[in-house]
Amino acid sequence: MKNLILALGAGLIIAAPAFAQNSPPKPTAEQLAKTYEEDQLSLEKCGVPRNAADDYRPTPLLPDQTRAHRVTTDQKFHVETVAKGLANPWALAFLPSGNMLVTVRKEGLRTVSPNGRISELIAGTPVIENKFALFGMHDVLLDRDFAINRTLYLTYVTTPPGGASTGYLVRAKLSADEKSLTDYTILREGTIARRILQDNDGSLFVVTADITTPYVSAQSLASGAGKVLHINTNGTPRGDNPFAPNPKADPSIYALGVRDPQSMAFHPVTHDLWIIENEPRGGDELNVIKSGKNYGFPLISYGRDNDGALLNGGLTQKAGLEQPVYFWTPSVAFSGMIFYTGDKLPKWKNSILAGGLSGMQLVRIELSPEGRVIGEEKLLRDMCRRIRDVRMGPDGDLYVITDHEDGEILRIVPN
Ligand SMILES: [Ca+2]
Repeated sequence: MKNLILALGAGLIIAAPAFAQNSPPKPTAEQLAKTYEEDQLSLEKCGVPRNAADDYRPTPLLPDQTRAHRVTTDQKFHVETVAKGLANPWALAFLPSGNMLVTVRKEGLRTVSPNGRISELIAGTPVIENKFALFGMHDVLLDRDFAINRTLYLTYVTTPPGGASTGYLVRAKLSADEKSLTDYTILREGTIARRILQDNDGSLFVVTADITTPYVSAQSLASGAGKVLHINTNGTPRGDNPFAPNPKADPSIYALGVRDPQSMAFHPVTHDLWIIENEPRGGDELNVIKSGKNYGFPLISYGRDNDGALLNGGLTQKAGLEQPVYFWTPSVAFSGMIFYTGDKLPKWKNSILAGGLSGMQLVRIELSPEGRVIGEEKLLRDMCRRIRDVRMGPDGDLYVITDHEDGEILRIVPN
């Protein structure tokens, strides 16, 4: 079967479908080079079929929107295993004690010591029951004043007894001995919340998913799904949210029209809010999120639905809908991103580092000062690991966690 897919991939290099566009500039040959072949090599090496085996490549509106130059830096590094034996860890946070706090998808919260000792489940962790392997315990974020208030935020999906699969955003406090959660408060209930980010003023941005066909939520202002939300730390909407005056809108909505964002970070210079979101089958997007803007899913997309069908006839642009800064076909299936701002890996400073699940890679994205993608570096491909989260430690080292039954915390350190 693998050989068949490879053969099909090699033989079926078809022209991109012509979409209703006003003669967009075509990407250069150099921009198109290598990507697909590299992905085929990845398939051959790691043995996991990607989710688009036919080289579907809709034409970008802008020439620098996809298939950027492959770059390599001479940043020498090696990978250390900090911990292993975590069953599908999802997110990582660094505690003032030096321990790490880790969410484990089907279990809840654990701590991991710097030398890799994994704790028992933290008492008071919500019970995670799920019909869908895609969901479980998701993100953990320490409040900016955690050292004083011991407050953290969690996102997760569980199925209460007799109920349906439900997403939660909660606030809780971690005891001083790091063994239990107290003061447990539900801030939002219902939508599938993924990542959480805290702004300088203390407010929270939360990205939520709309992954159920026919994707009726992402464009609905009445729904909190498929959105970027902006709320206070007590769960109330920010007063200046763009749709707050609309009585039919969820007042927490900051931006709409996203599908399954699992990555979110502030740009270190401009402080713009950047996310990466996963489309169903190809077309994963890097977006800069602005208040009140509509990011288009599922009205426009550079990907297709999971069954291969075109989304909205394959439309990729429309007036009033935002274009992604950049997109990937086939999908890398991103989860977790940072702008690396440390000094340990200076050649990567201010790059985006984003983890790929089905792509089994760490992608380094170089940006121009204007915020355009000028190069992509593919890292950790030889490991064939699904990279779930990417974080910078207090020491400036780079950490990733891998999404496997024997999931690991890995540290990427300079040689
Ligand atoms: Ca979009």
